[in-house]
Amino acid sequence: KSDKEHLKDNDKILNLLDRRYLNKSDPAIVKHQVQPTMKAAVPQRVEIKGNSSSARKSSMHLVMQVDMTQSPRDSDAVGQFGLAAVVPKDKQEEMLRRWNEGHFNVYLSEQIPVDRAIPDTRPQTCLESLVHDDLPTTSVIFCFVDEVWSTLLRSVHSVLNRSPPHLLKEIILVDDFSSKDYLKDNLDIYMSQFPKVRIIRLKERQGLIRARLAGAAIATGKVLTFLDSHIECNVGWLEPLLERVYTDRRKVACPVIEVISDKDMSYVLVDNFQRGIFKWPLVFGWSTLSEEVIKRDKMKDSDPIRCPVMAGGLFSIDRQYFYELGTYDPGLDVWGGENMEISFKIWMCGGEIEIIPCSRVGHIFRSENPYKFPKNKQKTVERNLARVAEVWLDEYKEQFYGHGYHHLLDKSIDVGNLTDQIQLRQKLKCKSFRWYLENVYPEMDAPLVRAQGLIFNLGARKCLALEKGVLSFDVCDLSKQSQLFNHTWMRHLQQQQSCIGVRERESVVLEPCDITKPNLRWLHKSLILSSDLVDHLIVEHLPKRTCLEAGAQTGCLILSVCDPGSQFQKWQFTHYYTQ
Ligand code: UD2
Ligand code: MN
Repeated sequence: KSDKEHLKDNDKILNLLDRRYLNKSDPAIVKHQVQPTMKAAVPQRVEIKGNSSSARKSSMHLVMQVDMTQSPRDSDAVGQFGLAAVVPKDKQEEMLRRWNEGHFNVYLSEQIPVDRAIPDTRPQTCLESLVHDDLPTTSVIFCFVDEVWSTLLRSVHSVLNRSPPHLLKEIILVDDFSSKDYLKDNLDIYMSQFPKVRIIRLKERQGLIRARLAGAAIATGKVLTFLDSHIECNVGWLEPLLERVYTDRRKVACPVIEVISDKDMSYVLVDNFQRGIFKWPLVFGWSTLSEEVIKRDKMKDSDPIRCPVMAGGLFSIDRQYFYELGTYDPGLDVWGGENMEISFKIWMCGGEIEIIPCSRVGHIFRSENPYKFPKNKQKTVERNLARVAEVWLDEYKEQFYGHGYHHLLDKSIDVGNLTDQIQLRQKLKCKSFRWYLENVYPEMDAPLVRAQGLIFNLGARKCLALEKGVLSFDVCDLSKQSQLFNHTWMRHLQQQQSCIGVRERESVVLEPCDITKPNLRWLHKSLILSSDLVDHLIVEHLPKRTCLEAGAQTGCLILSVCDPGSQFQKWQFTHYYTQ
């Protein structure tokens, strides 16, 4: 196939790529692939150490390898140089049959050399980056459960081949109770040729969080580097990460995560200036830095990028600092949420998270987890996130629950004991979540309430008032405290500690606010589908649509069957923070 045809195919594949991690409005993947002719990064290190002329920097060296013209072991091999591999027609069936072993193209992965070359995707400006000669050593920790043989090997080889030996203390493989036989004796035998590789096996399934902790516990390097078990480290990936940790031990450094296509195993580079962010309810995503920020800070494409949250899988952290921070919350199960937890903890307790563009690692993003969850996946992740919200979000936890996790409160799910985590936060004297939002992630829109002010009734043409524990209507007056209410993220109609609620399906009552009580929640929206005007106040927990109404005669509040035509059921706050 000509290069042009290759690129065309690649476009098609990119459209199919799993975009789970990507924010729809700002897709993170670039539309092109590395040209097949581009110089490839070969496994052997050919480091050109250039001592800088200035005395102050004399203990540093350039990390960019300039000689990339060498050919790898087998330059004709399938997938060599990170190119898209093609499944022959007569192997299609086998390919499909084996897909579910890893939820990616397992067949192709097996055809590709375990030490293939991939394109060196570092920005040109990395040519000027220097790193210290006396960088700390690192222990690389891979934890895995039932990982595909070929990808696990390729991950390990990429670390062995592309890390300076004196900086790589060891590679720790933590087997999280895999069921596959090849991950037992065969793995031991294979890895025994590499003295730096250590394998530990957990006696029962712990999940990636506790598996990482088991790896960290036996690590001896000064820095811990966590990686997923289906990655390929690119040339010069390690030094820039260690350099950041070395300059400040409270910096946690993440490589740029590039994409190894799950369809054709090609290595695809991603756009520059991407950072990790979250949206409610604590959903991870990528977002590109705005042009203004890039201009304002005169950023080069090799400059570290501050990240409100990390993706989770790939990062270097000073080992001692990891323990000072109290590691991960060991109460988090299996998968999910731990990236939020460690990110909030790092920022709020004095550290920083950065993406280092001169460090690049490819990762196979899969559309499904290829392993089983001991309990239901959704429930596991929800529970993990609820633990994070309870410990770290302060008053903002209502936003988390309010954006779709009400049900967690209703069923009062067991998030487990949080005492240790809360005490840790106090002990470390961590800052508030409000501080985090203002200083680390100011672009995040996080109003504390949905709507605020007077609640005007269109039929009665008066405002709701709460005086001496009694609800009534009054001539609207913004200066009267008794007329000011909030519509909160928990959908409370709230004034100080009092909330308007419903008792026994028919009467409107005042109760102390309590986020676990469904009878205090009011949806505020129009009943006419085509319009998004905010008007009705609908009792959330009743099966029959019931609305709050200003009693036309009585002048007090009643509940009625919702009626789109009734003006007495239409309510307007003075100010809305969200639709
Ligand atoms: C992303 C992260 C992943 C983790 C996860 C949220 C990247 C590239 N990946 O999901 O590291 O932060 O978000 O929790 O940022 N594993 C175990 N035991 C388990 C489950 C998983 O050892 O019970 C291993 C698994 O084999 C893999 C690693 O943990 O090596 C991460 O799991 P994943 O690849 O399924 O997660 P991913 O990339 O979807
Ligand atoms: Mn992964």
